Amino acid sequence: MGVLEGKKGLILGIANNKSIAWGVTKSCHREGAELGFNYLGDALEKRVRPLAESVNATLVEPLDVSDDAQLDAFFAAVEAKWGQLDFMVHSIAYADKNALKQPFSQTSRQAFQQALDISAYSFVACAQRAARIMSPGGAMLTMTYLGAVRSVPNYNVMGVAKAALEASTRYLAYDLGEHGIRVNALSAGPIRTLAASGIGDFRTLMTKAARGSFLKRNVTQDEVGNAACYLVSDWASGVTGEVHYVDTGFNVGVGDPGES
Ligand code: NAD
Ligand code: 0WE
Repeated sequence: MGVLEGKKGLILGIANNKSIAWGVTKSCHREGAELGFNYLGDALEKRVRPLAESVNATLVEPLDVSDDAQLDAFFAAVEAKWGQLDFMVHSIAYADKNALKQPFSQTSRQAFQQALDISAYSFVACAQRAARIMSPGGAMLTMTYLGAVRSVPNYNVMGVAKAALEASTRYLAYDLGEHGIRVNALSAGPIRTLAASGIGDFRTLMTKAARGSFLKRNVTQDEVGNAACYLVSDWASGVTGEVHYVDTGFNVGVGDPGES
């Protein structure tokens, strides 16, 4: 019997089969969860629906997390369909393309606000609505990156957004703890996804991450999916407010010792 058998969970942020959210889906489906998904706009609906059907999803609804009306409608649909929720995985980020290129010091107010709104506040917005339909034992998870705590070249305003996301995880864990709901973040090493494809020199970053890691390779989508599955399962019932690194050890080291 799977560790998520009998549980209903939302996985937010599938764009295609390269998405980290799809890695999470594969693990959670294998472990017996009943799953629900969102899609952002008509273009992605065409990609998400077939993927959702392949894991027998019972809920597929539109959701742009920058829109309160869509957030209310989405969680109303979840409540109408499922009644209650056991877990939620948030795997969503966005910053203006230029903000990931220009020097961080040139970040505009608009780009800063948008990056923090979609990449950090949206977790709070989803968590407050999900918590209303969760019982003790419920769990939430978001995806973060090392750029929250280190200055990673070009990650820029996304790093500031991830710092806010990680702090939000701790405050949500504090608030929801008294209701028996756990809230964690998973900090993944670099993975080639749609969100990574727009980034110049991602190949070099991947190579450096592999060389500087203890396992001497990059982390895989499946490894992140398995760790996410653990964090939303009862195996992690004593874990909350945590930022859990799944990065083949990169963050613990000092970089590539062979590099001078
Ligand atoms: P991805 O492009 O597959 O997923 C990003 C998702 O965000 C997409 O599905 C997109 O539709 C969604 N999104 C963007 N704006 C949205 C909005 N307004 N409303 C609803 N959804 C919106 O890329 P990914 O790499 O799988 O990213 C998922 C998460 O993992 C992100 O939080 C990202 O920061 C994080 N992460 C990625 C890496 C990596 O190297 N790929 C590493 C660590 C953390
Ligand atoms: O969180 C991310 C990527 C998030 C992201 C990516 C894009 C590209 C396309 C957010 N917004 C956009 N907007 C776009 O228009 N990662 C952890 C992957 C990533 O992105 C980087 C990285 C890593 C790692 C950007 C620069 C440096 C390293």
